[in-house]
Amino acid sequence: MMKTNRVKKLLNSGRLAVGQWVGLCDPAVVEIMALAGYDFVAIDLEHTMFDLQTVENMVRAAEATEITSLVRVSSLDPKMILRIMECGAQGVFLPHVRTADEVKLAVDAAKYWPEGDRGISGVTRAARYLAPDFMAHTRVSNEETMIIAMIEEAEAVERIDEILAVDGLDVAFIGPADLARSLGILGRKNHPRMAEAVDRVIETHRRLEKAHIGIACFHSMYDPPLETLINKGIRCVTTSPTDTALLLRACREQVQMAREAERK
Ligand code: 3PY
Ligand code: MG
Repeated sequence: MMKTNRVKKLLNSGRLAVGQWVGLCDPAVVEIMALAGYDFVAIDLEHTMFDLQTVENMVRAAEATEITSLVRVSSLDPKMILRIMECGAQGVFLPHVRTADEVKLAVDAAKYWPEGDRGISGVTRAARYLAPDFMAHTRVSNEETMIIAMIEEAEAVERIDEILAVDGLDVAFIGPADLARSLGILGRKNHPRMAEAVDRVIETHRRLEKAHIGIACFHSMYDPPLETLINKGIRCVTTSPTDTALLLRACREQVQMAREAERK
């Protein structure tokens, strides 16, 4: 059976879920993120060269720890979403959502009947290759998996009412980089139009009291103090920069320390 989804548990108790985008294609990275204390990894298929077998092995690594495995798909194709769910991932990030219908299609792809219309196989990895009680598997899977719609298109901000109202959506998650592009303010950090769009998402969330809201925080495009965002209702964040950039930054520091010692 699928393990408890730590992110859902935190969100349901009003706590903050903290995750990290992962672009390094190696299960060890998931183990490292778990040891660092993250609640979830967001394995990124949108901007990387992951093959699906590696994704599956990273999901395995997550299952051996307390961390929750979420995968950002590279397209909203229901067939792609199904394959990610079949490897046992505990949820999907949907990039570049524009409409509520796109979210509904993703819910249908990821959730078993009656919440959705997920294709049936009792012999997938998610079903532990031969679910002894398939109906119990469908119930637990619906309970422990989640759908996160990225709000990173101006159109999605315009339609945030209908998106936040979709049954089965767990989190509307703001992507400041793409949102800056879509708003025409790329490269202009903490622009008022960004703050306005974020506030609109927050206010709609408050009014509807349905899905949770999240954001990529400490971001190079938008970085108000995290406590301000938390006080406004944000409950799900990914920290920036990503694993790749963190590694590069730490390695540069090591090289610099060695070069400074050489100069002394
Ligand atoms: C974005 O900001 O566009 C993202 O996808 C997440 O950082
Ligand atoms: Mg993006």
